[in-house]
Amino acid sequence: MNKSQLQQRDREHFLHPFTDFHDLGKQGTRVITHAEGAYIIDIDGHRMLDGMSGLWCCNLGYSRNEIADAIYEQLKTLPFYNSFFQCTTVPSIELANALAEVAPGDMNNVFFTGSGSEANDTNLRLIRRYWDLQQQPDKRIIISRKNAYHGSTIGGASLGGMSGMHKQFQALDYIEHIQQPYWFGEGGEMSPEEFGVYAARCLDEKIQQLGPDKVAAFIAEPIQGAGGVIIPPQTYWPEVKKVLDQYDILLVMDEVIFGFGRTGEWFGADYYGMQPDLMTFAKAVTNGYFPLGGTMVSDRVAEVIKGKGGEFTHGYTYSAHPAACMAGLATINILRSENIIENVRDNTGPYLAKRWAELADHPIVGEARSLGMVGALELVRDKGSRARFDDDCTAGGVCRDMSIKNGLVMRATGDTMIIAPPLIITNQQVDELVEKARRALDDTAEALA
Ligand code: PXG
Repeated sequence: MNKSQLQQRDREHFLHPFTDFHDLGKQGTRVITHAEGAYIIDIDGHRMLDGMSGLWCCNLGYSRNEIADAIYEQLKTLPFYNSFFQCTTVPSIELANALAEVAPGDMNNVFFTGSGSEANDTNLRLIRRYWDLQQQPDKRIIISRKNAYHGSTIGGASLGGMSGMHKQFQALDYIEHIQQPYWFGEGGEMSPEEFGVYAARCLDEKIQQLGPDKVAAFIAEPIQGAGGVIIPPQTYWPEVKKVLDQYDILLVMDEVIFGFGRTGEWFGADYYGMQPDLMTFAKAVTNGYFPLGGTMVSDRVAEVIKGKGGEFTHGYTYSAHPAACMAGLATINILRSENIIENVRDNTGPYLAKRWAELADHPIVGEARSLGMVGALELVRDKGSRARFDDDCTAGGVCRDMSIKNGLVMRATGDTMIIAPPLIITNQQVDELVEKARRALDDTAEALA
C-alpha cells in the first residue's frame, strides 16, 4: 500500500490519542516505518533525529535487540500467566527484585500495571487503603498541581491539572490543584529562587486551608514533562520537603518520564534528594518495547498494607505480564552494564546543557533550559517582556513542523519547544540536534515575520 492509501485507511478507522480527529483527517498522518539508534524514518524515507525518545520512553534508542530477544524468548516459553490467586512467574519476581535494587531508599515493593495511568489509579487505591488501615479514614484529599500530567484514565486525568482535559470529563472531587513551579511563565517579578520557595509554600497554605488531618497525599512529577519540561527552581524541592516533614502526608512522585536515567540519576527523586512513599513508573522501564508500568511502594506504606491483612481488591489482567517483565529486566541490565545513566550525568548531559544554552541567543527564544537529557525553549515575540507571538500559542506548532522538516523531532506544548532525546545520544548527535533546532528556529522566525 502506498502512503496515501495508508493515510486513507488510517483516517477511516483509527481514532488517535489526543488528536483533533477532524483536523487529522484533513492533514493526513505521518507514517513512521523504521527506526534505528536515535533516528526514526518515515514512509517517504525522511530520516529524523528523534528528540523525543518515541514518547519519552525509548531511552536506549531503537536498536536494542537484547530487549526484543528477551521478549520473544519469553513469549515462546510462557507468553502469559497472571499473578492473581497465589500465582507468580519468574520474570515478575526477578523484575520486582531488580526494581527494588535501583529505586531510591526503602522503595522495596512494587505493584505492576500496564501503563502510567493505571499506576496512578493504583496509587489512588493504595493511598486510600493505607489511611483506612491507619484508622484515619478522613485523610482523603490529594493535592496535585496545575498543568501536571498524570495520565488519561479518570483517576490519572483527575490527578493531572490540565484544564483542557478537565473540560471534557467529570473529575474526581477529592483532588485539589496548586501553583506549579513554572518560573518563566508564572514567576512574574520574583527571582527563580524566590518563586521556587513561593510555589512550595503554596503547598503549605493548601494543607493548612484543608486541614492536615484531611490531606492524604501530595503527588508531583519531579520535573513536569508533558506540561512543558518545567524544571523547578533549585529552591523548590528542598522547600517542599520542609513542608511535608511537618505533616503526616504521603509523597507520591510520578517518575513516568524521569525514571530510568533521564536526569542523569536513576530517578528524579534521587536527583532532588527526595524520599517518596509511592513512585509511579512506566515508559522507559521497558525502553518502550512493551507496555509496562507500576508503582514502587516504600517500606513505610508496605508495612501497613502487607501487615494488617485483608485483601487489597485491585489489580489488572496484565499486572506483571511476563514478557513485559523480561523487557524490563533486559532494559535495566543494559542501563547498568553500559553505565548509560552515569554517562548522561558526567558527559552527555553537561554537553547538552552547554550546547542547548547557546540557543538562548536566538531572537525568538526567551529561555533555553535543560537538565540531564531534557530541554525546553520558550518561544517569544519579545524577550524582555516574555510576550508570546499570539494568545493561541501557534508559534510552537510552526516550530514543530519546521523542526520535522529539518530532520529533528522536537515537540511543542503551546509555545514551549521540548526535547527528551535517547540517553544513548552521542555528543556529536547533540551537535546535530542543536544545529537542527537552530535551523528550525530560524525558519520559524521567518515564517512568523
Ligand atoms: N504520568 C506522567 C508523568 C506521564 O508523563 C503518565 C503518567 C501516563 O502514562 P501512560 O503510560 O498511561 O500514558 C504520563 C504519560 C506528551 C505525553 O504529550 C506524555 C505522556 C503521555 C502521552 C503524551 O508529552 N505521559
